[in-house]
Amino acid sequence: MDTWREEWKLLERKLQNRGLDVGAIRKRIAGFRCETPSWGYGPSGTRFGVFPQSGEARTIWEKLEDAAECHRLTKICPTVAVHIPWDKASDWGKVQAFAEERGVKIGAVNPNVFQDHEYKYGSFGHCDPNVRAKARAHMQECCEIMKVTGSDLLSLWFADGTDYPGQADFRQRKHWFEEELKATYAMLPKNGRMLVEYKFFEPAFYHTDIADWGMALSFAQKCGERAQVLVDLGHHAHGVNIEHIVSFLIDEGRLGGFHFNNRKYADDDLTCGSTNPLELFLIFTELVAAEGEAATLKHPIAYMIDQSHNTKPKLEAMIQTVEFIQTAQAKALLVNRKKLKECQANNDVVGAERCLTEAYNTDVEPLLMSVREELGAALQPLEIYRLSGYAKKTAEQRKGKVAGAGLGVN
Ligand SMILES: [Mn+2]
Repeated sequence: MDTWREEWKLLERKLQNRGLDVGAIRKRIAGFRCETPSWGYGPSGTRFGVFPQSGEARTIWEKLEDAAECHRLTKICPTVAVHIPWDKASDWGKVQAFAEERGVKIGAVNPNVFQDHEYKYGSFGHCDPNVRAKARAHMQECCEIMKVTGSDLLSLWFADGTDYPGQADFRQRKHWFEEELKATYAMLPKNGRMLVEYKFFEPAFYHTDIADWGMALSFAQKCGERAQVLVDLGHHAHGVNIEHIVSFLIDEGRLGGFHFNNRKYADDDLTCGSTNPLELFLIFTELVAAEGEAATLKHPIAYMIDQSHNTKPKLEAMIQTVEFIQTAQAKALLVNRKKLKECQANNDVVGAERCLTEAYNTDVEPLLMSVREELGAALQPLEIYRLSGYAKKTAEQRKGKVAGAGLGVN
């Protein structure tokens, strides 16, 4: 018998002894899905330079191949976020068909209104109506891509802001933002959701138009039910209690989704769980609690990764991240909710915290392996990937190819 099966048997008994419903926990782990971003498979760098990796995906087609490999091994990453125009294609129907042939689908569509020269002083917050109109037209283009691909998520992040005091009128920019966000909302496909991301600084260093969750929430509330807030783990000041924000937004019915990553200093886009695994676990304890109460969640939460892998090999970094997120979710599911509620009701501060540490300190690997077996995933996705030869094979296939070559479209 494999060692892990024996370990799983022991763990299963241990969890049952803790009074946990193991069947329900397994079901929740098996049902969890996390979207990977096309840009996490492609070239990336710092503002000082981009260092190519051998075999990295350069076209939407190659990115989809890599995303499909991630899903094949993990079975929990069936959708891929795209970034327009980084992933611009002339025929999105063809892109979606290509993805589906490989077992994945197009997920969130991410517009880009920060790269073109016209956006130097902003997009929706720009004082020139022509620039705002250009940004609005781009949103329309992205909503069309949603319709063609069947995507139900428009994921919005704005680099808009100013660098110096007095540079612009905050309230005027807020009004323009409100106007353009409402116009974007009106262009969404039926049942499509609009996720509004916030970030407190960078690239702007004096003020950012949507700087925090409160501003994102306020804009979302003005647009309508299908406008929700997107929480990116790297977009807060140090020490901010993200799990509290998550919980607050869930209760307001406005937590739309996540961009998972990790940071040490600013918006580092490091792999999720690498520098602060406890924070990720504490966020998941709020999420799984809410998801466990049918009446609490008004819509599904979109779990998405937003990272750039500058030093780690792209696909390894992605699979490692997916494993880490899955581990955090599993650990959070092991929190004894009944016991926790009792401790909270009795102001047993140490007892309540122990409910969390007991779960956090449990090695969930045998549980995950058991669920992965059920899902038909690799028992240890990263290990299997490293042994598979996929990286070597793609490095060979993609050698010397330039971006845009291959299947003929971008
Ligand atoms: Mn993000």
